[in-house]
Amino acid sequence: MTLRSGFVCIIGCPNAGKSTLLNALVGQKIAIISPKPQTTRNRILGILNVPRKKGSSSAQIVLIDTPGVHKPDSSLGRKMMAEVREAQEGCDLALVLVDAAKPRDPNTNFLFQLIQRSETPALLVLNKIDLLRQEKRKLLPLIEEYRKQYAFKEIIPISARRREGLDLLLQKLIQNLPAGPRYFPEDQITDQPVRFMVAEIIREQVLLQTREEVPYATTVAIEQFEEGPKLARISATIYCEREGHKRILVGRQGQMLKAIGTRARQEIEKMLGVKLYLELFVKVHPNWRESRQFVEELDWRRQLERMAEGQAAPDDNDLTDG
Ligand SMILES: Nc1nc2c(ncn2[C@@H]2O[C@H](COP(=O)(O)OP(=O)(O)O)[C@@H](O)[C@H]2O)c(=O)[nH]1
Ligand SMILES: [Mg+2]
Repeated sequence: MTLRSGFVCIIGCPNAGKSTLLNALVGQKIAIISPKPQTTRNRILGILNVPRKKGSSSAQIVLIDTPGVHKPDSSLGRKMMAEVREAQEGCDLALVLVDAAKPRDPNTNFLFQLIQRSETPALLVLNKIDLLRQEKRKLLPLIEEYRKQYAFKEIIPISARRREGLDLLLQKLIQNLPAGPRYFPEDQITDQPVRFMVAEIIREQVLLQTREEVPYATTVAIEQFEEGPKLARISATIYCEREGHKRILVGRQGQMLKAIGTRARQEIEKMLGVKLYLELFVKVHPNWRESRQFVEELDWRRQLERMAEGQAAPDDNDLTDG
């Protein structure tokens, strides 16, 4: 039987569980997750190879996780929304994810505008049904409401966290993909450079361990990355926007930075499979979220492009502080 394949973007409001679903479908952690909205800032590819089962074809599904749809109010926010639109472009299918336990997200209208504007067929996925417990009957009116707003190809209730409903979702996904080529080698699960995944793991710990404004005002840049057969040496800078943020990130007698470093190191060691020597710095970059240039420099796809350009024209190499 033929291979079915295609690009599938996962879009939805902040915190709907998009990254949790990506990880659950791929079966490995490739996107960071936190209870805070706007955890994901870039589009993230997760590649899923499904072997042939009785009565269905084998498939390669290229999932694209995206930042939550919201009205942006900073350069960072605008960049995040540009990532959503770029993910939507050229997709064969959209998975529209909503939180079934919290359907009244104020960004829902904006989300539906995005879907209606695009020509991509869409499946609706109602996530977090584990939270409904005895109130599963609430699902039906919800489904009716969404059906009125858009002609979804399928509507599928799931729990990404508990991995419920994923088999059906996968089956529907494959049914709605065209016959096509294998876009990526079978052993590749993401397109993210390891360096970027490391920065994300550190940022995840900041998100999990700090509060209020700090998680949103933080970004991570890798300064040094050396991977040997037994030991990796990585140093990274956590950028924040104010002295007050820095004080919180460092913590009393360095306790916070130590806690972030310890947890991040454990996670990174698991990913790399070697011992890690991790060094973290905290720097203030006032209002970096408002700086279009700084936000662009953080984008690893842009960094790679610029490196390629730099190779072509050696004197145009200004990537040193990226
Ligand atoms: N109860 C429950 N929580 C979930 C489920 N899926 C995701 N979450 C939680 O929702 C929060 C946001 O998840 P995340 O994947 O980062 O959402 P994203 O912003 O859409 O990528 C995290 O705390 C997840 O653990 C689910 O199926 N059930
Ligand atoms: Mg996410």
